[in-house]
Amino acid sequence: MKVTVVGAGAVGATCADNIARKELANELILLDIKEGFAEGKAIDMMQTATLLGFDTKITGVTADYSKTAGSDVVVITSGLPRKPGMTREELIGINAGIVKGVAENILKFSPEAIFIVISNPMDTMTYLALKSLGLPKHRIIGMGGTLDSSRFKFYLSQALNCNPNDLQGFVIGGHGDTTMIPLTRLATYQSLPVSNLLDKATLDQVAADTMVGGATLTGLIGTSAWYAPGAAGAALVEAILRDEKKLFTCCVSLEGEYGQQDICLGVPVIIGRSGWEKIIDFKLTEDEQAAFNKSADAVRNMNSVLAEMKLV
Ligand code: PYR
Repeated sequence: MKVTVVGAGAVGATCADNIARKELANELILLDIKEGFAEGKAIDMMQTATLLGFDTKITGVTADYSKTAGSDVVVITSGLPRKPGMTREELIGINAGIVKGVAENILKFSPEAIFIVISNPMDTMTYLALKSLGLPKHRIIGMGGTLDSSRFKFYLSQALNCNPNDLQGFVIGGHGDTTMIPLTRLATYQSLPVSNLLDKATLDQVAADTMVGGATLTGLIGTSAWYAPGAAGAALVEAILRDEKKLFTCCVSLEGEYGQQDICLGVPVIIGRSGWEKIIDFKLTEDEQAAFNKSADAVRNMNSVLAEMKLV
């Protein structure tokens, strides 16, 4: 198995580190445009191999896409991260051109690859990859909901004072501070609805904290978070390469599902060896569907910038 991670910044490097530690691939390419940057990080990670006991061979390359040839899965993290006070949406002008160029270069050498998009604004970058690569929709997966659902379970575990691994919880919709929808109604502690254990005000606070989870970290750290985004990317690589058929929320192309089309948005999907394999219908309430539609409107508005930039 061969995996490429494009972008050796904090998110890309953390994703690569997780992939290596879990031995998801024999060969892992870390690519960056900054001279020597990916090489340095790859060597640093390889120098942990005997300490951590993994066999994955990590190679860092500077903008040489031929080295990525034959990748099974490619994770795109390229582009600028957020600064404090900045929304993910403000990155579109800079990151759209970068992501399109990266995706097209990768496709030349890995025509069978499954693409995982992490770059922000993630919903629009996933749509851009879908439109510019012309690949079957199942091979284009945006990571956002996987990360947001993990943050949701973290905040729920804080409120319940419980082990986050005993929780189920999903965030659908866009990967934006105002567009994501933590589905508190469907969240469970083992099989018990969390609404049996937490009052409405607490659940509303958990949802609100989840929605600004990324912004909170950007404010604390001074740049975008990377441990959870990198781990979320690696969890999807794992589900694909191990054909896990696990349920995640991911940003995928909708063709009428959840009442939307011509958009990539976060919905529950099964992830396996062929990418996202099927969308699961959570049967939203009227209010949840209205929130989903509102989220779609905001993302569609953002996607329109791609046409203005003549990228789609
Ligand atoms: C986040 O931390 O939410 C990102 O989008 C990287």
